[in-house]
This record gives sequence, C-alpha cells and structure tokens, in this order.
Amino acid sequence: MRKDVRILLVGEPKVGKTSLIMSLVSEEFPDVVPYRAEEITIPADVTPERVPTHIVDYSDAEQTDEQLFQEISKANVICIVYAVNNKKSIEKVSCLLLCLCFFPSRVPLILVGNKSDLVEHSSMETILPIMNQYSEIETCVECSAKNLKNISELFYYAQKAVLHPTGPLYCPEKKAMKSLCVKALTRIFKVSDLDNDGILNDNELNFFQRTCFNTPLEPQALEDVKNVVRKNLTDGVCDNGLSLKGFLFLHTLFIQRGRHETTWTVLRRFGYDDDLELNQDYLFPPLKIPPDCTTELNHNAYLFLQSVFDKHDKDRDCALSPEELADLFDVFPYMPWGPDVNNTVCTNEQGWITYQGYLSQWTLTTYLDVQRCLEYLGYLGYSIIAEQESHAAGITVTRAKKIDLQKKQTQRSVFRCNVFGDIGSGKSGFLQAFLGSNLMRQKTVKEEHKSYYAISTTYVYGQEKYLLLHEVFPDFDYLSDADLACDIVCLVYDVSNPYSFEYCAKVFKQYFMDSKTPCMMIAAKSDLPEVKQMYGCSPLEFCRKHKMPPPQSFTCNTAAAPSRDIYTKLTTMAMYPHVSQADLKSSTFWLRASVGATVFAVLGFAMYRVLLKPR
Ligand SMILES: Nc1nc2c(ncn2[C@@H]2O[C@H](COP(=O)(O)OP(=O)(O)OP(=O)(O)O)[C@@H](O)[C@H]2O)c(=O)[nH]1
Ligand SMILES: [Mg+2]
Repeated sequence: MRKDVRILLVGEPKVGKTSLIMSLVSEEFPDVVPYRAEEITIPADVTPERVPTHIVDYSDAEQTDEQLFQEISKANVICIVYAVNNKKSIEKVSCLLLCLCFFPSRVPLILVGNKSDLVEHSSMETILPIMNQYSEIETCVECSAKNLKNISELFYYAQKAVLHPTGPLYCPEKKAMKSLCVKALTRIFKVSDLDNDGILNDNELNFFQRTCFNTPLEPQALEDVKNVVRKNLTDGVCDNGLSLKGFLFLHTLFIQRGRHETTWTVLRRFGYDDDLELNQDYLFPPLKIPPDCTTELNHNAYLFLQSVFDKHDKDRDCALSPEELADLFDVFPYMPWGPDVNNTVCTNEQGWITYQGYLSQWTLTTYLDVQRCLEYLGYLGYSIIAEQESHAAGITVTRAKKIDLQKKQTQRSVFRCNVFGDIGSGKSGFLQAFLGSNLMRQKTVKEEHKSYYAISTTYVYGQEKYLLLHEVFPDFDYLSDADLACDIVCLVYDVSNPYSFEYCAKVFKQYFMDSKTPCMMIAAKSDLPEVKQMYGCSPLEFCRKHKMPPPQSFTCNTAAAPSRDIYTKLTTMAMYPHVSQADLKSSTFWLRASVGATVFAVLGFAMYRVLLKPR
C-alpha cells in the first residue's frame, strides 16, 4: 500500500494557517483560533486518493526552530502559506524556500496564498517567478479560509503532490518529460507491444488499458484518443495504432493538463517506484526454496517466454540474430547474456542462439539463480502480460530430492551432471558436443567466450528433459558444495593420456564412493589410439569393482555432430538413481523402465477418467 500523506503548513505568523485547517475540518470559518491546531488525521476512506492523511500546523509563537526542523523532516509535502494582502509574508516565502533547500529530503512544496477575499488582484504575478526557480514547487493556489474558497482543493493538491508528484516526470522549463520518465514509458510501450511492430493496435491498447485501469476503452474513446494525437503529431498514429512517439506525446499531454496521476498509475502498474526505478517488491517477489529442492519454469512461464521469442524472431528463422537479441533485451537495464551463452546452449550455423537454446538458457538461469530469473521475468513484464499475481507464479519449486529418492520417481525436468576430469582430458569437448558442436567447430571458440555450463534437452522415454552439464575446475582444493551436489557425476579421462585416469579414480574415491549419486566413467578422445593407464587397475576393472557401468567411449572428433546417446543415458541415470548399476547394464532395465513409464501413464489416465465420472 501507499505511504501516509503528511502535510505541514508553514509561513509567517497570522497568514491564516490555523484558520485554513479549521475551515477544512468544520467547513466554516472560525472567528477565534488557537495559535496552533492539533494534528489531525483524515482516515483513508474519506480522502479522494484513499490514503490516511495527517495535517500538521506550525506556529512561531508556540514552537521552537528545533521543533520546526523536526516537523519539516517528517512531512512529505509542505504548504508554504502567505497572505495575498501581506507583502512581508510573500517575501518570507523566498526565505523559507531557501531554508528548505538545505534539507536532505526534498519534498514537494505547494505555495498557498490565503485571504483572497481581501484583495481584487491575484498574487500570481509575484509568485510565478519564484515558482519557476524551484522545481520542488508542485503548484500554487489562492484560497480563502473565510470564504471557504479552494480549501478542499488545496489539501487535495497536497495529497496529490505526495502520491503523484510531477517532479520526477516532467521538467516545466523544458516543457517536456524527464529522460527517466521517457525511458520507463518506452519500456512499458515495448512490453505492451505484443507483436513488436512498433505500434500499439486496438487490441494491445485495450489490453494495456485493462491492465492499468481495470476497464477496457470504449471504441469511441479509443478513437478520440487517437484523434487528439493525430491532430498534434504527424507520426503519432500509424496504421490506425499508436506509435511510441504518440504514446509519449499522450503522456506529456496528461501531465501538462494536471492528469499526471494517469501516468503514475501506468508507471506503478509496471513496477516503478517514486524514483522511476523498478521496485524491489516487483522484481523480487517472495519465493521460498527449501533445501534439497530445485527451481524450474512452469508451463505458463515457458509459454510466455516462447511468445517473447516469437515477437523478436522477426525473420522467423527460429534463432535470434545479434540485433534481434539486443532488441529482446532492450527492456532490460543491462544486457543479461554475455558471449559465453553462445557456448552454453545450442546455436545455429551462424552461431546464433536457437529457440531451443533460448529456452535452455532460461532453464539454466532458473535452476542456478532463481532470483535472477525473477528479476529478468520482471523486466519482460511477465506478471503483467501473463496476468499473474507475481513473477513467482512462473516458478515451480520441486519437491525435495530425498522424497524423490524414497518414492523412486521424480517430476523434475532439469537434471544436473557435474563433469570431472584432469586438465586436458576432454571435459569441454564433452560439454560442447552436447550442443552439437564437433571438435572442428569447437576450435573456433575464443577463450573469453568459454562456458563452464552446457544445457540442452534429451528425450527419456518420450519425455523431454533438460540435462545441465557443469565442468568442474580440476583443482581438488577448490571443490565447493555446488561442485559436488548433482544428480549424476561424469568422470572423464583421456584414452591417449596414461596419466589421466588417476584423477578420476581419486575424485571418485574421495567424494562419490559412499554417496548415492550415480557415476559414469567417460573414456574420451576414443578416436585416438588407446594407451594403458598408469593406475593399479584398468578403468574397466575399476568400474566393475565399484559397481559402475563400464567406461563409455566418447569422441567429439567427428565429421558430423557427435552422438547424443551418452547424454540420454546420463539423463536416464539421473532420473532413476535407485536403479542398481547391474540393472543399468542389463538391457532388460531399459525395457522395464520404458514399460513402467507407459503403465504409469495409462494408469494415470484411467484414474483421471474415474475422477471425472459424475456420481
Ligand atoms: N479575511 C480573512 N481573514 C483570515 C483568513 N484566514 C485567516 N484570517 C484571519 O487572520 C488571522 C490569523 O489567522 P491564524 O489562522 O491564526 O493565522 P496563523 O497563520 O495560524 O498564525 P500563527 O499561528 O500565529 O502563525 C485571524 O484573525 C484570522 O481570522 C481569510 O481567508 N480571510
Ligand atoms: Mg496558527
């Protein structure tokens, strides 16, 4: 909810501060008033903006400077009152303004010329030059406590100045919106331009109107809006829709006509705070992730991300060119993906991220850093466009892995495989091969674009699953918990290097021999002549002894894309870790597992039908 409004009245003695407050409260002019009115609180439901409002009086006669300073720092809007018939009180306005400049928190100010009943002439001529000097002055108003003229207006303006300040939005000298405001509205335009054609058509305008103001625009109102823009701008309306220029013009018009609450409503709906930054509550909605659980995107979030991809894949080649990618991230305050992403997910011939790769990268971010994922969804306007309560609605927190293991089944769709191996054993080649890159293609990758992750999909019994490979830096002293926690372990050795197996054996014995995590030995560079490993036993004997599947021959030195069999096997082992290594070796397991999956699916369907049957 919005903060309370706290209005402070200051000014020369006897200008009518106390009378103004009393007139507002009793709706009649009090003949006798105390020096200082008690603080009054107007409950939210009787104020026009529905926020509790406190009105605080000040009197030189009763209060010290110290007390004045305290009140100034507590207030979020200050009315500087003068009497229009009193020159000295007008001069005092400038002194007060100067003094307020020294306060750290700049709050909106309102100049109030009271006792308008006593003069024929307006004081505006004297006041306007002052007003132009201070951008904090939201507005000025002439009123009379005696005639009750403009009294409720005055307090309404004060309330509005707190809730919808023009300061951050508009520069009166330049008669234009400030750059931060233009930036925010431009982002809002891009998010709302669902087909990304640079124009808000009637559908998009209606959706926008509905999300911001909870009501669709009447067809006539829609035409009226467009006509106003047409009349003032040549290129504000294109193809019967609103261009960005037209959209920005419209908001400038709202602000200039004193309807800046309209612009604020739009900005707040899209997550902006008073400083026109996206607020933390919007970007980081609460999401609890218990230990042993992982985070994934749900179906709804994938659908949304697909639509974002589609709207930016202008040439429909199912990949994002650097320009298309930059356009997609234009609504972000920074470019979230570095060049390493191109070596983390699948790319096309040109090295551009494919549709599949794009979804994989989102899956990776969600898995590794869900806060970041929420932030990114926030920039894309997920909760607004997908009409969800918050971005957290797009995240599935999986159940604890411990329970998966107990129940011997899992609903997860992302599995993590940590890849260990000595320097030069072929880990990176193993990761890159998963992305379809053979040795030739890998050689063109620059060092600074290297990635320690690779993620893509595999099919296990017809179900699409993500396998996330993580290359662990081969330094025993640097192994973190994250390096050890995974669903399956790969131990990579180089068949042509007699000293490479020892590292795998060491890692296995030290970290995984007693763990429940399944392990797989990879005999990499199998295209090269195999040499005898300098170790107590051969890799095959080692695997047999420790009940691991035999070493899997692997090479990425292929003419075409390397084989994907090994990755499917790894995903399967990650999904069914309870299956003994002996079972995994036998072909009957693969058969049984697939039959099991089918039986389960049929059973699920039958149960569904029973549940649907009318009683
Ligand atoms: N004619 C006229 N007189 C007013 C108006 N407002 C206040 N007065 C009179 O001006 C005198 C001072 O009013 P106060 O409300 O006490 O002024 P104040 O600013 O609170 O003064 P301090 O508390 O001493 O700083 C009183 O005699 C009021 O009756 C007005 O709108 N018109
Ligand atoms: Mg007073």
